[in-house]
Amino acid sequence: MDAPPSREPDRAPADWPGWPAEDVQRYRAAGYWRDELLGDIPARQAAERPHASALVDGERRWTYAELDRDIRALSGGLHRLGFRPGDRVIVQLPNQAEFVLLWFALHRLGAVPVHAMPGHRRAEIGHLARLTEAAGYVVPDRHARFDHRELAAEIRENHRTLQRVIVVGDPGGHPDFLPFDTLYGDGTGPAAPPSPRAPGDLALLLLSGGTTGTPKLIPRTHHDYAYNARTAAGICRLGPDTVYLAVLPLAFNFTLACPGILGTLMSGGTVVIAPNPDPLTAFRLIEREGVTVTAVNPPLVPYWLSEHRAHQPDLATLQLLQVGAARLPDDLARRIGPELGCRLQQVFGMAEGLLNLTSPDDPEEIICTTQGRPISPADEIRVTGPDGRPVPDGHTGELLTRGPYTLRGYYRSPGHAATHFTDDGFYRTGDLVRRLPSGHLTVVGRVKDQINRGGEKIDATEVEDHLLAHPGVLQAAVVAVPDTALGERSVAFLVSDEAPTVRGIAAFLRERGLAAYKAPDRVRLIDRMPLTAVGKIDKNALRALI
Ligand code: OOB
Repeated sequence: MDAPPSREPDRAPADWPGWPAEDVQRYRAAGYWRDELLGDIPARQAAERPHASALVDGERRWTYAELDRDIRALSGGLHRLGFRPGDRVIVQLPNQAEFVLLWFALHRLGAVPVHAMPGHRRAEIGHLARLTEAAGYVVPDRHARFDHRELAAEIRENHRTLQRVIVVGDPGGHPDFLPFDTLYGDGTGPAAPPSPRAPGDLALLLLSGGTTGTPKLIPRTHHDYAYNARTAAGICRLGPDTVYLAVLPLAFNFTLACPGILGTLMSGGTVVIAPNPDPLTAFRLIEREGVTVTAVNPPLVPYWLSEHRAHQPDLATLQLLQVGAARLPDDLARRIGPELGCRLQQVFGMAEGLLNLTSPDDPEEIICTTQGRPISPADEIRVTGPDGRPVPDGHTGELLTRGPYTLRGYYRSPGHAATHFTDDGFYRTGDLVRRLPSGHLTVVGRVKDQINRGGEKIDATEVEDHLLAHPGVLQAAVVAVPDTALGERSVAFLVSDEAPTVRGIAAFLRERGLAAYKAPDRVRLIDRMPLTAVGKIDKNALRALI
């Protein structure tokens, strides 16, 4: 057995600011925070309903007893490998059961999953490895025609804290990479010692969409994440009969906890994993497994509607279709109920915390034109004008929020406190909203420098910084432009003495290790950047050029 590698703890006071003591007390007294550890969920359900169906991935199926057994075995394997409570482990897996098994096994051990998206590359993963001093990195062998083992080898080479690479599938020509399946041992070995973590400790790290150049990490605790999932599950009325289809990436907060996988498993229901977001794949799974609820983003909705018309699948079991991550156009929203025969639920959430849902009981008009209201009575909402003062209901302003599952600061990032949080702890979402007297919010735009490309968030500054490294680029500005299919696409305005093409720029960014979805969809050359009165690049003027 390997000696546990020595690493920095994850809870040095400077790592992330928690909630003030009086709020902690208030959230516990109100019963929002119930001292539960995420890693205990499968075992609790296994005791209550051992033979009920918990997880389905293709032809592979787990009852709750089997899920708990495999998670225990995996946690033991991770422990034997040298992983210890508090260790950060980067998890970059596509939609497959191993994500769920590993996620709970890490929690059982007390380790902290760091969520990466399958599309992330050297730039993003390297940043995560550096910032978290991750002890491990878990990847698929190949996914979407990309060899993740090559990336893992490069990351390991450059990050000495990263002791272990675990590969789901074939480790290929990397003898020191460990095949995931060997972690089970013979399946009868001891589980990891019970997690010594407290419910208020760091449980997982989510990536923020970002607006400041380098991706920021969001600390979520057992307390707050369990509350998030449990409350959302209540509003969606999940129970043992729920069959949840996970269509969007499993590592996405929406899919995992809003109420998603976590909410379903906490309710004793069944999670079915869709390997890809293709509507026909989803329809087949809905018919075969009797799916009752699923979640998609707005760009998928037109495909669902047209494929539904073309193929007439039997979606009789489907009760609720959640749509979120980007603005759903009202007209599209109105078609969902009549055409698919299920209820629509709009979901306006953020990895930072705050989650808004429409309720199945809301009037049709509210469901089709608002993005819901906060799930917790303890969510505090402020909508402020440019002067920072609250605006009346019905008027547009920036959404600020504070509450029992919204962060008070980013992980290892004290420098961002002033820009992203008020002195009294409200998180500035960067979203422009209007609030109805009922509390429902309609998203009307944003003030943050971000592109929401069909739900995938692109930090304009991050891409601009990479573009400026191009030898032919003198100035760069990335802006969002409206797009019928994706809602928004990205356009890079460049001042350059060469004539870079979209493909040339994409290749350059790929070379720099940036995820492909961040490459600009269009490139426009201009002679000179328009400037604001204070000398900053005038992005409104750039948008007006299109
Ligand atoms: C979800 O989380 P993130 O962290 O990828 O992105 C958050 C941002 C929000 O601040 C907002 O700008 C945008 O995504 N957004 C929406 C929206 N839902 C999210 N904008 C308009 N309408 C909506 N319905 O995207 C996320 C997290 C949990 C649940 C659902 C989505």
